[in-house]
Amino acid sequence: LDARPDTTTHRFPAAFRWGTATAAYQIEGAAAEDGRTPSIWDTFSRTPGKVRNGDTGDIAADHYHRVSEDIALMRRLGVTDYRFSVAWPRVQPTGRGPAVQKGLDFYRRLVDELLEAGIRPVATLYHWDLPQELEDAGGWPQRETAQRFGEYAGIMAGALGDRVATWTTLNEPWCAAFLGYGNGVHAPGRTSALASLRAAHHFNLAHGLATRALRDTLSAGSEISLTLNLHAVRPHTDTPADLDAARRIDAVGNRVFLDPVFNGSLPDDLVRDTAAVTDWSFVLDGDLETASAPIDSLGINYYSPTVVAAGSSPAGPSPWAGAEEHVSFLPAPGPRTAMDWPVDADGLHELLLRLRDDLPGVPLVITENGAAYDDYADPSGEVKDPERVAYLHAHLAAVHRAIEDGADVRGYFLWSLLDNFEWAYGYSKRFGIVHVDFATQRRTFKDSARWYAEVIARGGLAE
Ligand code: GBH
Repeated sequence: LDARPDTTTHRFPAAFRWGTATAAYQIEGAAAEDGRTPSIWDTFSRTPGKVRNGDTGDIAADHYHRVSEDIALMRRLGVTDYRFSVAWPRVQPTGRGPAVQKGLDFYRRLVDELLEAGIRPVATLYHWDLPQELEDAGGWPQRETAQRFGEYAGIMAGALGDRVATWTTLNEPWCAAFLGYGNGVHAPGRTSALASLRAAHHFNLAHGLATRALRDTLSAGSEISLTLNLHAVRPHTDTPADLDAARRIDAVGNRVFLDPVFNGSLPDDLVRDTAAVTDWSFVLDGDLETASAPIDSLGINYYSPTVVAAGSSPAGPSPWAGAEEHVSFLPAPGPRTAMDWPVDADGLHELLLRLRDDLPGVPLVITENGAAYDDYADPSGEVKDPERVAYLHAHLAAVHRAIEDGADVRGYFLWSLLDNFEWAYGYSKRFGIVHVDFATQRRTFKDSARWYAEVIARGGLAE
């Protein structure tokens, strides 16, 4: 028996899920193996000037060939859940028609090995890697893409069904729609306010069609979810002009998805704000009803808050359709991560309380939280990342406080298990709690990994 005093300062509920998260294009590599065809991220990363250092996901963390090794890492961490994504172009290379057996086999093996390890599989169907052929046919601004996504969801439900504990339809449709089609910083790199709004709507529709396809196949035991990167928006002051700026960002950053999915409606103010761009006639009868099919939980990815004031955004393509002329973004005070994102755990607490109030009865899961920092390799071979530990500690304490305040938060997924391909930043930014030496693919626990294993083992935080 352990006679040491219990030093736990923040104990989480016994059923709380402790996980780590990754995404297919960021870790798998094997870009041309077993029938996989290019996604929009393959095309984008091969386009000069789009990704730092010309990095691509061709090899990434070579996870495709290292599933067992990576699951062994998770066993050492003691996670209860693992959130990964399925690469659509591995399963359905043209985005249409029958599935490729080898693609399905890869995910079947991943899921089976997770279950054997006692880890609950949490699968995301779309983490930004649209089959290029569907982009060539118009991509997310085209309604057909939503229909194709619903069919793909049906294929995955048929193949893996109830062995996946939670099915998440989409990861961060805001990024995919507004960074992908609005300011062009993400694939496919298009820069049109209209395209970004059409894409946002078709993501809502796709989510609803996928939810329907999943429900048709799954038993009552499996959960269906959606992950949003909700913006924790703060007005600089409470003048009417700054409050209006915050309202606009909330509309085109948050409610553009929350209202269709949880209320079956479009935000009136968003429709007004964007009147110069579109009359929204691409929203057809029944779409919002489809989008609002009941789901079992909401996933939230949180990294930092957004401070806004009245003003205008810098010239050039913007991800904020209808708000560019009215809003300026201010640097939040305080320390920053290697991404230059402010560290502010209160933003997470605020966001969770807002959802407690706005979405009563909807279980919440933190599906991503974490930070990029430069690692310090110690002569002993250990990887030191004290800032990451401090970041994670502060954010888990904020989650704990939100639970005490009545937010129904069921779990926390740390982004990320491994250092990986950080989108437009390539391999220049490291979010992993496990260090990856990309030259040798050697994995090494950082201090943060050891710290997280301890948190999971004690079921909470100690000072
Ligand atoms: C997530 O994106 C992704 O899901 C994950 O794949 C990625 O590796 C991880 O986070 C780290 O980046 O655009 O002006 O609102 C998070 C992307 C970053 C988007 C912060 C919003 C705020 C600046 N988010 N960003 S703004």
